[in-house]
Amino acid sequence: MIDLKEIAENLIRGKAPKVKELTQKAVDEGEDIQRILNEGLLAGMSVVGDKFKRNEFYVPEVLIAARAMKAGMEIIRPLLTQKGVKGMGKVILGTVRGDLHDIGKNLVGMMLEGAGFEIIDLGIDVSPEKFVQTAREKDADIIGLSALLTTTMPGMKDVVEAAKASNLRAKVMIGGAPVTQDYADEIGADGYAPDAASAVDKAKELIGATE
Ligand code: B1M
Repeated sequence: MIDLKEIAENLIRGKAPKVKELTQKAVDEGEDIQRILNEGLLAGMSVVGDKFKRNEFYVPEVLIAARAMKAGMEIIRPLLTQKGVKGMGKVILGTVRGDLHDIGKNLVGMMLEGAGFEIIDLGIDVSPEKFVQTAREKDADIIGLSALLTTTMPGMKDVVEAAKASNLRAKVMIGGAPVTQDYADEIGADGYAPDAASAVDKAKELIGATE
């Protein structure tokens, strides 16, 4: 069995092909997907975040680490998404205006897809108008918003207000490292989830599909 720390270490060093190879190897060896994600890929990204905070890493290093993370996620994506039962509901997902972070959002999207939700991913730097327009066109059940910067969090409030003003039936769920339940309450969002696994539970709760 490969040591999952090796995946984390290569991710920190930004070695995308190696991360891809090791992730594939772990999958082939029958390692638990959740452990590969948590102890390999996310563990590595968390070290990158700490180094960034301490100014030991700068944006270029973080970007190449993010690319390595994506290479690993490509391998586990089909495995995370295949176990789902289809037909849970439709989610419009995106990172709010001014914010370019998408790793967490993509993970949330994969987990929701795996739980049977249909995901319409609008990507990064998405305006409130785009969220609302797409939710109306697609008759979405949920609008899922991600923000990683304290400066872009107010964009979530703009979406909540735009959705309310348009009388959309979609519920708004929010998340991202600086986001909290208190903030969700403050801006009138319908739900908050601290991580991708809880996002699945919260989405089910919002559409009334909890067992
Ligand atoms: Co950025 N960055 N970054 N960055 N970056 C942070 C967020 C930061 C905390 C780093 C730090 O200082 N320690 C800091 C924000 C400080 C703040 O506002 N409080 C920061 C900064 C300052 C910046 C720039 C301003 C840096 C600069 O240019 N000087 C700049 C801003 C660019 C912009 O967006 N306009 C910037 C740029 C970048 C990169 C482009 C280099 C890169 C992003 C690459 C990419 O995403 N494609 C990047 C990265 C990678 C990070 C860190 C290191 C890692 C983020 C990440 O991917 N985490 C980050 C430090 C950190 O968070 N430790 C940092 C892994 C991911 C799986 O977790 O996204 O939290 P996360 O998602 C989780 C949960 O939050 C939750 O579930 C996910 C899975 O469990 N979740 C949801 C997320 N969305 C959800 C939605 C939901 C529910 C749950 O419902 C819909």
